[in-house]
Amino acid sequence: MRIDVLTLFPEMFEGVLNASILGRAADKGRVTYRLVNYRDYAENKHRTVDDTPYGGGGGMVLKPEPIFRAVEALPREEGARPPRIILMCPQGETFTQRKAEELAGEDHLVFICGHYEGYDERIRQYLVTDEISIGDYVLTGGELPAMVVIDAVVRLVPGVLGNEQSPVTDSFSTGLLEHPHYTRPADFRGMKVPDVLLSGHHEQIDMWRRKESLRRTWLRRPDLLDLRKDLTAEEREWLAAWQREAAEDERS
Ligand code: 4G1
Repeated sequence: MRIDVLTLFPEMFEGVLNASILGRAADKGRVTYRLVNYRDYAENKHRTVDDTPYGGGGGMVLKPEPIFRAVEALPREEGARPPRIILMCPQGETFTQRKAEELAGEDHLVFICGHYEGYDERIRQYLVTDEISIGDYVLTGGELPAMVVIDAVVRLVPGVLGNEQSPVTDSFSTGLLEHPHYTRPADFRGMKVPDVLLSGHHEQIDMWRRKESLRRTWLRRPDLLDLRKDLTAEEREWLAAWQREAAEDERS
């Protein structure tokens, strides 16, 4: 997979793309990263990339020319499918694991990151194929969001994770949060590991984990349970019991 990033701050990406699994993915030849400073595609000698908004008002707007020219100058791999051109912006579709899986199947991703300000609307309308947001908060730029998306996508590219790690396709594959984890010592300063995990009784351990996973999801992310229509009868029983307990606690 080829990943191109258009940014005014390419140096922000150096550490992230070269370290750990993202760096190893490049070393293994599974992905190729290219960083492009779209200021290099500005048209005047001051290398201007932004301007005041038509109609007045405050703030600055990223001009279309540098971004269109930077995208048009990107090399295309022979025989590759056309790139997904992704605008990182607060108005985009909220990024999810499902979107990461979708993008992991592509040949070529192009990320466009703004900084401080908004984009000329024609970039959205005539250049980009996808608009993505990582969530609702104010940031100084789209660089950190692009790194989040790249991280989530690259680990899903075939051959990037070793086989021993791929079963950690995380709790999202089950649609539930993870159950609590423990490692040695069994008693740390009087804080004890639940007995069932030390019992060696694999059926009971399995049941405990499924139950704790469901309990956590119910307590912390009930929205995830609404998406799961395939709970077993036993799981529904547990949920109903917790709901009854919670209702009782409410009354007393
Ligand atoms: C209005 C957040 C503006 C921000 C409302 C998540 C945020 C890109 C993202 C902003 C950005 C809200 C993102 C805001 C982002 C131009 C450059 C836009 C930075 C910019 C809730 C500033 N996911 N924000 N505006 O943060 O790029 O992808």
